[in-house]
Amino acid sequence: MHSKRVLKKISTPFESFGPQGAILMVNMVDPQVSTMRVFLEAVEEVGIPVLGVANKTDLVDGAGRAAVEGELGLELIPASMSTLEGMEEIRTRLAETFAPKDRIAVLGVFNSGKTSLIGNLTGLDLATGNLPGTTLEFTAYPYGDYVLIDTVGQIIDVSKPMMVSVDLSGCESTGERIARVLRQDAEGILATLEVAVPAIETVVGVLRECIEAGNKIVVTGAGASALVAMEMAGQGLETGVPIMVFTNNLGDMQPISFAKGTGEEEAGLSRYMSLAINDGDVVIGISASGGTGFVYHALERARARSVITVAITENVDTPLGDAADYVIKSNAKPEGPSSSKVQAAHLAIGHALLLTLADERGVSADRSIELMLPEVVPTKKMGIK
Ligand SMILES: Nc1nc2c(ncn2[C@@H]2O[C@H](COP(=O)(O)OP(=O)(O)OP(=O)(O)O)[C@@H](O)[C@H]2O)c(=O)[nH]1
Ligand SMILES: [Mg+2]
Repeated sequence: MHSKRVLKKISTPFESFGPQGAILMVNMVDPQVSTMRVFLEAVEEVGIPVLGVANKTDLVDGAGRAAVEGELGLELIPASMSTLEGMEEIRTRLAETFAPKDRIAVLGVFNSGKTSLIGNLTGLDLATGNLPGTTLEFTAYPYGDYVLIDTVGQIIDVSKPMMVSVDLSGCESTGERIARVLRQDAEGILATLEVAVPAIETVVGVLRECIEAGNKIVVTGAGASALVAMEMAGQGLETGVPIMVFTNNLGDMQPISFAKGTGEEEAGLSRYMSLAINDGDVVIGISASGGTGFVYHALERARARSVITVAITENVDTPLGDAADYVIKSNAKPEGPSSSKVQAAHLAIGHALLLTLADERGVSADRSIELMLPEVVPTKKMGIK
């Protein structure tokens, strides 16, 4: 499990595959413009021609394309790898843009449809899927006179290893590095502020109704998102919100792990969580990638009942986004293979949700101090078990 997770996060500079051209796949369901810009900068640095594709047009109306084109400074061919719209134009423009024998890297974030495009062009039956990271290694496929290179959906910077979330190149002192990390975390939160307020506002209303009806909130996440979930539950309890948290952290302290171990792919964890969830509750799933197994599975199980589901994620076109009635999208990318800006943004979203809720429910200073103070019950004094 862990080795797979690490593998998913390793990206190879695409320069090492000697590309002479690039196709940039933009997922119009979630264009992630700031990340696409990093791909474009990397391509420009190598100085190779690039062809832009606006994919998944079957799922969105076309109005957003011009805005994305403007932001990227790149024309995008409207296309759908499902309905095959735009395939003819892609074939034609590909032949016009690239020279025969060129090696063309197909770039884009995960789930943008890179492998689907290569499958459509070559007629090969390739593995695709909406779990982030279906393609885990660079693979070359012949297509007529060209070679298409399928890539992993991570930022690939041609000049830097970028093995941490924040690019620290160019920093000359420890102080500069520290300042850059702090600034980038703050920028991730500010960029989230620009897009997420309406969704957070809606969810505050949903949570308030849920609590006023006598129901509760259940929050879940894995790894770093588990810490965000814990913090949300902590803030909730300090402000009188009925809230529970389930994570795979400290998994060996949860009964399910005694028998089966814990991992992101552990459906036993989502089943166990379901026992604590009643109709009318709200389940909040947190996952930066949107692809954490037990987290999206818990929401899928909840949604099959009368339970309201909320996702906090950077990536909405994912199993977690699909399983949620309400999605709060952070906007903290671009990041390197590791993530920290997204987690900082998710923490801020959690605070925004719970503190707004507390204020609007009129939690007084006295009441919150009461909730924070330890409550002691008398316990036995004799030393006999
Ligand atoms: N509706 C719709 N679904 C699409 C389209 N293109 C791809 N998909 C689906 O989106 C998911 C992701 O497609 P992939 O081709 O695996 O995407 P990828 O960019 O290779 O993803 P990774 O390998 O994870 O980086 C799959 O479930 C595809 O079937 C499209 O145009 N419309
Ligand atoms: Mg792929």
